Amino acid sequence: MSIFHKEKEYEQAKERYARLGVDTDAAIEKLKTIPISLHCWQADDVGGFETQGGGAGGGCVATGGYPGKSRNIEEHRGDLEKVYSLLPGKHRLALHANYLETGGKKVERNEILPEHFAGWVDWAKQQQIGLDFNQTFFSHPKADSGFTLASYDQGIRKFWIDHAIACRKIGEYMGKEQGNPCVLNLWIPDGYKDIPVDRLKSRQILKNSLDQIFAVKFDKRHLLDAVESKLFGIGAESCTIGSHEFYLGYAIANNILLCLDAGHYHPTEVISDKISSVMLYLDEMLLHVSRPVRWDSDHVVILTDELKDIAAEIVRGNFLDRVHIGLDFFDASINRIAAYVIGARCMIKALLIALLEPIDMLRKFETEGDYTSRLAILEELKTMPFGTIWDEYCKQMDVPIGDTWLKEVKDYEANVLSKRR
Ligand code: RNT
Ligand code: ZN
Repeated sequence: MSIFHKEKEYEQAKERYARLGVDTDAAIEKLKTIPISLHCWQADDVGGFETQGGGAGGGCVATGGYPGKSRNIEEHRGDLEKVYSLLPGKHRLALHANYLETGGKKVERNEILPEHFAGWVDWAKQQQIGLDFNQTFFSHPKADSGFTLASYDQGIRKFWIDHAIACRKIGEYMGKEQGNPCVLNLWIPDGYKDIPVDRLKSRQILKNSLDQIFAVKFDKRHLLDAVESKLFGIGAESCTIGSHEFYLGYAIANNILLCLDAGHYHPTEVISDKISSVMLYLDEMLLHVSRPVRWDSDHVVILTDELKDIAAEIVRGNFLDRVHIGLDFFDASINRIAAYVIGARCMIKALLIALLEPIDMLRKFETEGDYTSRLAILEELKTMPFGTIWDEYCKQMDVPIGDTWLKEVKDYEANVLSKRR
C-alpha cells in the first residue's frame, strides 16, 4: 500500500474513533511514554553467564531446542539490540543476577557487586535503556533442596539473605546511574512437592529472612523492591511458601511492591482482576506479564483477552505511573528474538487498545446501570480499526509495520543466530 493510502486509512480510522469521542493522536502520544521492561532471560533460556555454568533450575525450564541461543554477553546484547530495534517506543531491560560479568572469574552469588554489572550499565546508557533487576534463587547447588530463604538450614538461609542484600546494592547502583528507580524483583522457588504439616513454620522462616533483607533501607528514587508469589511450581506442587496471600500481606505491611505474575494463579483466576485491589493498598506494583498454558506459566505473550484486560485495568485505573510492566516468558521452541518481538509488541498493542477505549462513555453507562449499552459498545470496539492506529504508531516510531519485522528476524537468524553452534 502506498504512503498516500496509509495516510488516508489513518485519517478514516481516526475519524471513526473520534465519533466515539476517542482521540487517536493523543492515544499514540501517551503510548510513546510507556516503557515495557523486557526480561533478559528469553534470549538464552534463563541460562545466564556465571562461570560455573548454571543451567535453568527451580522450575524455570525453557523447553525446546531451537538453534541460536546466545552464548555470551556480547551475543546477548546483540540479540537484545535487534529486539529493541523492532519495538516501537523506549523500553527497559530486567536483568537477573546470574547475568553478571566477571571476566571469567568465579564469583559466588552472595559476593556479587555493582562492578559485575558495570558493563550492563554502560551498555544500557548507550542504548538509552533503563535497567531493572532480579535476584537469582534458582539454578544453584544451594537451591537444590528446593528451599532458599525458607530453608530450615541456617547456613543456606544466610547465603541467600546475603545474595538478596548484595542484589539490592546492585539495584541501587543501577538506579543511581540511570537517574530513575531500578525495580528489583524477588522470587524464590521454595515449596513442598508433597503435603507438609507445618506450613506456618516455613512461612515464619521466610518472613524472618525477608525482614533481614529489607532491614537495610534504600532511597526509593534509586531502588524499588518487589516480591513475587506463585501458586505452585514443578516440584513444589503441594505448597509454595511464598504464596499470594503471604506476599500480599508482606508487601502491604512493609510498603514494598507486589509483583503479580500472570501465570502464577489458579487456571481461571486472572491478575487483571487483582490490580485494582492491590493498588488500593500499595503505592506501586510490578507485573510479570506472561501466558499460562495448563501447568506452564511462561508461554510467549499473545493478544489474549486477559492481556487486553490487564492493559485496560492499568489505563482505566490511571495507574500508568504506578504499575511497572515487565514481561516474563521463555520459549526455546521458536526463534528467541521473534518470541521477544511477538510478546512485547502484543503488550504494546494491548496498551494501545486500552488507550483507544471511550472510557468516560462506558463508565457513564455503568454508573447509570445501562449494562446493555456497556456490553454493546464493548463488543463494537472489538471490530474498530485498531490495526490502522497500530500501523500509524509503528510508522511514527520508525519501526517495521505489520509483519515486516519477521523478515528482519529471519535475516538475523540467517546471518547471526544460525552461525552459533
Ligand atoms: C518463576 C517466576 C520468576 C522467573 C524469573 C526467571 O516462576 O515467574 O519471575 O520466571 O525470575
Ligand atoms: Zn515471574
